[in-house]
Amino acid sequence: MALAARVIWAAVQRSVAARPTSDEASVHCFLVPAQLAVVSSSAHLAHDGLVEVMAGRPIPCYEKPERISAIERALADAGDHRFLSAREHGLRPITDVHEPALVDLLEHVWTDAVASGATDGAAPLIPDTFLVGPMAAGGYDGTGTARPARLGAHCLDTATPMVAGTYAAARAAVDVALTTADLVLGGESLAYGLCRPPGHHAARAMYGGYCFFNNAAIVAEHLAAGGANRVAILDVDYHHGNGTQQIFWERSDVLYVSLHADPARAFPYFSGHADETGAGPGQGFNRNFPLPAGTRIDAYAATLDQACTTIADFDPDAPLVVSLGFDTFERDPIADLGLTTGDYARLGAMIAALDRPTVLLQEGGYAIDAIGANAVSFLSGFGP
Ligand code: SP5
Ligand code: ZN
Repeated sequence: MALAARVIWAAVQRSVAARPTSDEASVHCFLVPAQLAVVSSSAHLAHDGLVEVMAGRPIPCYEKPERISAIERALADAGDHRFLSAREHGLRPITDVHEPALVDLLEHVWTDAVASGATDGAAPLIPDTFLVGPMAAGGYDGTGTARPARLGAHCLDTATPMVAGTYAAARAAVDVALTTADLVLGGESLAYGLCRPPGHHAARAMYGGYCFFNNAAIVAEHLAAGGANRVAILDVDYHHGNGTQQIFWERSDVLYVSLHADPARAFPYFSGHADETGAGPGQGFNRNFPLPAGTRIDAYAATLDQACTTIADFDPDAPLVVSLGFDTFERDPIADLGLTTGDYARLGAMIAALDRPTVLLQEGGYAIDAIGANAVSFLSGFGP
């Protein structure tokens, strides 16, 4: 990064340290790429009123509309960006990645649940019975089970509620991701899709972890279908992207590289270990970098450097896809890593140094009072 930018960051970090972090307080100091294309959809606003079950208690969901509004506000304050609406891409790119059983279920479950009285229309749908393993190896698949009970055949956790607006929001998040990718394919060196709901925990036939459709995987598949032979996905969300890993597990044309909290202590608990490297033709094209609690910037950057080297060696022939989470932030309410607002500029600069056209797709990040500043800081790493 340029010396001038370093000086600015140092000043920002001092100012951030000197007063409580808030979007208003800090974003003006970062230099963000001019005329950056930022894609969003208002459909996510109706994926609201969400409750999750955590540690035996129903609590307001951390994954809420204010996350995206805060990023939009901070970006608007920080520079002259082009805010673009998502274009509709239809169902085909989704069914190229997800099984029809999942898509059909998510499309119809709310209407069915209201009709059958399974919900009063106020409470979200969260399954209470799960088809685990599948039900201790009985060979069941859930196809004979009516909605909404069938949710339990396709759901990972008790933290991913569905409401009336959920399906449209999930469809729109995919459209946001694909529109962002189209901009980069059309010549932009960088574009940012404000996807909500996020995507990286969604697998072929499974939703969960606040995710319904895997936005990043759908973009990667779209790039591969468009003729690319080597597509790389870099996932810097705090959590392991179990869905993205599963979707490309046996693929050599899509490299998945993830930095995340060690699953020994963090959601999704069962995946994300370093020895999960892919299978069959995909052997060696999945790379996990689990991190200890409290990891701060120097250790994080050393690991990100390895991840970036892996991607450079792979030598993608398509835009780089980044699953961008800000739940690595030191004050994130559901996480335990130690990155600061200023640190995200360094992450951005390291990814920018790969010198590839880049599609940024929003994943997690739950510290609402800092998520905007963190996004602006990250973008400043790509230079003004
Ligand atoms: C996209 C994304 O970031 N999904 C994350 C889903 C996390 N689900 C909740 C995990 C349970 C967290 N327990 C944290 C205890 C904090 N004291
Ligand atoms: Zn996350």
